[in-house]
Amino acid sequence: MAKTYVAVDIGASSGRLMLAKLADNKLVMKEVHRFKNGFVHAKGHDRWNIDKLIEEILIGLVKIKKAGYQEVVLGIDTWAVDYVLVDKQGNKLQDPISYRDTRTQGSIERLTTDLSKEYIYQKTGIQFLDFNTLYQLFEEDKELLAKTAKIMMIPDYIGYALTGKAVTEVTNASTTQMLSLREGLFDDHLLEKVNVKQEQFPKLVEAGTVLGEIRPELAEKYDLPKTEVITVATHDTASAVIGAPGIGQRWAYLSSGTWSLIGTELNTPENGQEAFKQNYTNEWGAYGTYRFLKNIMGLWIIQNIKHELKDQYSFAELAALAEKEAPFQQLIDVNDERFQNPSNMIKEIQDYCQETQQKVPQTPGELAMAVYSNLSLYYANELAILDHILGYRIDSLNIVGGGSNVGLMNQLTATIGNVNVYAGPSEATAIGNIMVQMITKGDILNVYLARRIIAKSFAIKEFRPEPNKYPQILQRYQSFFEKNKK
Ligand code: LRH
Repeated sequence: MAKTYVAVDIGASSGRLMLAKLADNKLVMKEVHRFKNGFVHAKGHDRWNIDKLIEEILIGLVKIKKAGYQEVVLGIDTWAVDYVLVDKQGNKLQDPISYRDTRTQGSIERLTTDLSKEYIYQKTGIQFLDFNTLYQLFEEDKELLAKTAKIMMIPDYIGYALTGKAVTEVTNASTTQMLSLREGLFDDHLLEKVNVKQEQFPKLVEAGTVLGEIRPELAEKYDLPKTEVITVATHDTASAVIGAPGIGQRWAYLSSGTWSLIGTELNTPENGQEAFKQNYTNEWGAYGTYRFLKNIMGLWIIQNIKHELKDQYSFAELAALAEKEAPFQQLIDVNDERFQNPSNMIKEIQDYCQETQQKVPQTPGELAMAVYSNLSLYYANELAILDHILGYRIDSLNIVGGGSNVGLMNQLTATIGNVNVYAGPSEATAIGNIMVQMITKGDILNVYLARRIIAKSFAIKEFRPEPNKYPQILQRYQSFFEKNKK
């Protein structure tokens, strides 16, 4: 009988449990449980409620058992860079602090006063984001660090809480900006810089490793199905890239969720001068690959606007309102730090337009169009940068994640970027999570075949460039960028 698989996929704004099976060589998925996530300000910092996330996973598993599934395989992926400090007894020392907390503002500069950025990039190949684990640990409470027996990345901690087994999975560990590309281990020099020792991290494992069964006490207390946990590509972006159908000869991906991650899959890291200058990252992927990509602020901006509009409009409604407006009424650097965690996103966007002497978007439709059209511009511009760094032309863009449902953005990106866009599946992260489980259990041979199955199993929409629709828009954007660069 075909095995039943469960993907636990938790992003910054929501989490879900998806059931999956192979039937006639197609992947069939069903959502069984969905819950909200978000950080709350407590004890001086923005923190995740990690116990609640674990509780939600157990609730989801109870639903699965009630639906008649006695035995499942399960994998967990979440957002990157954040961690839990665990003491000798195996208890967490505090609720984990969110990467959007302000404690790391200016940390890159502080840490690199006597250690150059070039040196760190050459060692790790990881982009400079002020919330990387390296800088978070640099700012960490020293007393707490001294009491810390193990530092566990969020999905590793959840796996530990469920099974009692602790590992550090590499796709996520690479986002710490502390893994040495050459050695394949945490770099001693960087660890020393943040007062951490190799032994404080559980042993490194590749994606696709069996972790173990759920702890018997938990299984009994909640009456759970028999559950075997697999350590998948635990970084959600790593799972999303596995879950991209890979259509096109030289294809790039855009994982479009709270963040937009745009890039391509490489077999060897690209950490030369140009990649450094453009702040591209080489996050480790499953099966020896690298995610050569850049972080773009993404739907976070829209999520905040929606929230500030008191959730009067759904995402689909906001996109429909945006379609009634003309694109590119204003040029916005959506990756400006000011949009990372402002107290009011609508005001921040409006202030930005005012300060740069541009039309100020007012209505929900104008605001949404301003964001969508500028995200598309940013994507198109990054594709040109990617071509430049790689020395070949990307011919297609596979857009996955929730943002792949926004047809307006898909079409604008195809046209301005002059690439064929393939949009979908929107649940690529959960799909990639499942695929690594299926490969580990021997149901699918490899990622190549997994992607063929994905392309067959889900409706993927194609968007072709419309020639000469927005003449010179990319050039205008590039010179605006030059002018407004800090
Ligand atoms: C997306 C993501 C991204 C990281 C950020 C912290 O959810 O994992 O890849 O850079 O969150």
